[in-house]
Amino acid sequence: MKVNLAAPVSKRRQLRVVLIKPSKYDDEGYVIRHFRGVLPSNTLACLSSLTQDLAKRELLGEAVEIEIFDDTVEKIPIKKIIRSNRLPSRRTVVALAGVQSNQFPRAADLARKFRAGGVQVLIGGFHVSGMLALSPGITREIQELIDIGVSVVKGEVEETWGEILRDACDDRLKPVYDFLDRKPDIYNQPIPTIDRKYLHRFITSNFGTIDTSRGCPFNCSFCSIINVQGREMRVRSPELLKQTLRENYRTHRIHFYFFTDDNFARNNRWREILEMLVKLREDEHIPIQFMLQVDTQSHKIPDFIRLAAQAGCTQVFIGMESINPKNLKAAGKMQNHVQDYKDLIAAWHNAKIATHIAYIFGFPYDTTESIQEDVERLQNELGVEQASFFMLTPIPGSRDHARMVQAGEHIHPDLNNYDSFHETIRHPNFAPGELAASYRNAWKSFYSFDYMRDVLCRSNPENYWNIFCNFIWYKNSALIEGGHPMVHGFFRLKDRTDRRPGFAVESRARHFLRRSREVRSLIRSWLSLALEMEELWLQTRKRSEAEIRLLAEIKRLRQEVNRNLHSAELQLAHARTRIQFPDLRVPSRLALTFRNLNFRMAKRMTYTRADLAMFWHRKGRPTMLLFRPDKVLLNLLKDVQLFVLFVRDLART
Ligand code: B12
Ligand code: SF4
Repeated sequence: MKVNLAAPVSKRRQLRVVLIKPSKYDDEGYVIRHFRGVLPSNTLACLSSLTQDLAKRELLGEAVEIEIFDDTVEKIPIKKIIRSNRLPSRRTVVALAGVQSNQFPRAADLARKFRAGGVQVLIGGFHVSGMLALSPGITREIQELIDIGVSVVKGEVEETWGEILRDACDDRLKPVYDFLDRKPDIYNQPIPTIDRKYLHRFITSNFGTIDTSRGCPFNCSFCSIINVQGREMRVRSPELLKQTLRENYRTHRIHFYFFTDDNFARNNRWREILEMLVKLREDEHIPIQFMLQVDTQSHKIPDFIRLAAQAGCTQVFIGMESINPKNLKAAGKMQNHVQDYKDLIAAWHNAKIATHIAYIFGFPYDTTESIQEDVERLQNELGVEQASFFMLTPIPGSRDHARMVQAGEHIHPDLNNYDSFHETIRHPNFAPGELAASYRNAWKSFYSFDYMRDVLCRSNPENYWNIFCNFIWYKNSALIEGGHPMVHGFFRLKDRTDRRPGFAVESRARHFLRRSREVRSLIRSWLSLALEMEELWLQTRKRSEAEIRLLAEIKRLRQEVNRNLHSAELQLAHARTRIQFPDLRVPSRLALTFRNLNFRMAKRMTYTRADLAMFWHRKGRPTMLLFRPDKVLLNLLKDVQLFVLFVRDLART
């Protein structure tokens, strides 16, 4: 069926399209929302560009208003949206966008509230599309929404969004729109672009997301992408991409991208896109940098890595999933060959691109011991800079899910837990809770201080701060917040009144007590993370030429001291060093330690704050502090000075 976009819409009404990306609930029923997020939603960007394009071409009547809300970083003004629908001259339609399975319960609760207020509601994304793709009929949780008048959209809507919105304008939305077999050609479709105001809700506002292609030719059993977006690749026009990237840079200074394609290496226009990026960098001086998702055979594509590096790729996210060939076979991941992994990682490293691997625990041959061994092998044999760990989850729309449902195997009944950091299956090698415990240990051991230090010491200096900031983000999400970096941002917010049905809304006083406790513990954890990261910086930061020479000089002098040099001679050497390195901006603490000829201290202060940590540990008892107020003050000053230097360096990134 071809849609006639030129058909007139109801002239009487203004259309207000409210695009909402739902979040999910935590284990206590609070919405997971952060003061600042990390990754803006590409689905919101995509649907917002499509709507703007229709509005620009006046295919939705004269006045179309578009609003976007992201539940993960802001409160949804439900009442205000409902009120806006009350004007007879206006039609409001709420589109719950990109709803994943773990977000479905939250999306359904939002839908119920909007429907109770008389607003038309649409829901789309991977849960409904995946679930309906492989289930024999409409499943219960989706039928419940249809029963209250929510319209379900299955599949991609690049060619059909106008048709749906016109139905909304005319109050004749259908219960189900099924576009799964009509995969749109995205070549000339508007490129996702995001609202500047929305970007300010994220840690960095010069960050963009674009899917330059859709689909994947492979056939992994745990994956739902192939059953929704298909195994044939569809790509966006390199020329349109170029115009958008240029425009984004000129108007909003956006120059860092996450190309969200599941597998950019199989985008059959990769060469044109990368060459276009090289031109933007070299001819137009737009300093684009980006990260990509690729497969484990990507290093075998001639020219691919070289061009990616030239085009500004700083990090690749690789679907490694397991280093046990038996697990890979069980998951149908036949394209992954463990014997190639070393070459794969080395090839990206040689191009100075950091590697970040996706790794799944819970495959049939995993055990508590094997998980620990895998982490060690990732560190010692492969030396990947970063790893994202997931627990195997039967995602609706995947073959695994369909098979388990058909076989009547146990899968967790609460979709809210399908976020890859909750156990959703029973595994014969793990008692309940054991898989989750091994998963948490894997995060802890991979992001250990020693490993992070090794990574930063050997990283490409241009990537140093990217990796460093990612470490902060990952440690905060996985180890402090107890969630997943791909779900968590910075500083958790909890709306007292917006709690999952089934959880009681607490009194103000009780909630205040809970939050005070939580914030106190958060501040403590952040302080300890900040000190850990400061130490990491001290031990790994890239030093200037002058500083390196000075340190060599210190080392040489220390050897001289050991040979009993006279202090006058040492002072002379010190003076010589200062004359030799006039541009040296290393902290005055070095000069101070020099003056005191305390070389041991000098070395430590440059590389570590271990002395300070030891001092505070020893002087932790209040009575001791009273005896040495001068030392306490001096060390406090030193600590503050170091911390300021650290934060200043970090803020420059
Ligand atoms: C990039 C990506 C991420 C990025 C998100 C970046 C961003 N914020 O955009 C990161 C790495 C953070 C991420 C994290 C996670 N992800 Co993810 N992610 C993807 C990926 C690869 C691409 C998303 C994308 O840009 N798609 C392009 C957009 C335009 O497509 P779309 O969302 O489907 O929207 C189209 C249609 O569905 C439709 N549509 C969508 N919504 C609506 C609504 C209405 C009303 C209408 C009419 C139409 C409509 O219109 C759009 C245009 O055609 C997808 C797979 C994929 N190919 O989509 C997985 C995917 C969405 N992720 C998935 C999962 C499981 C997760 C995590 C839970 C995993 C984890 N623990 O890390 C987290 C959850 C984080 C979160 N809060 O969202 C699953 C979801 C499966 C499911 N059924 O739940 C997917 C499908 C991958 C898979 N394994 O199968 N993800
Ligand atoms: S390679 Fe990735 S995107 Fe492709 S089928 Fe496997 S898991 Fe899905």
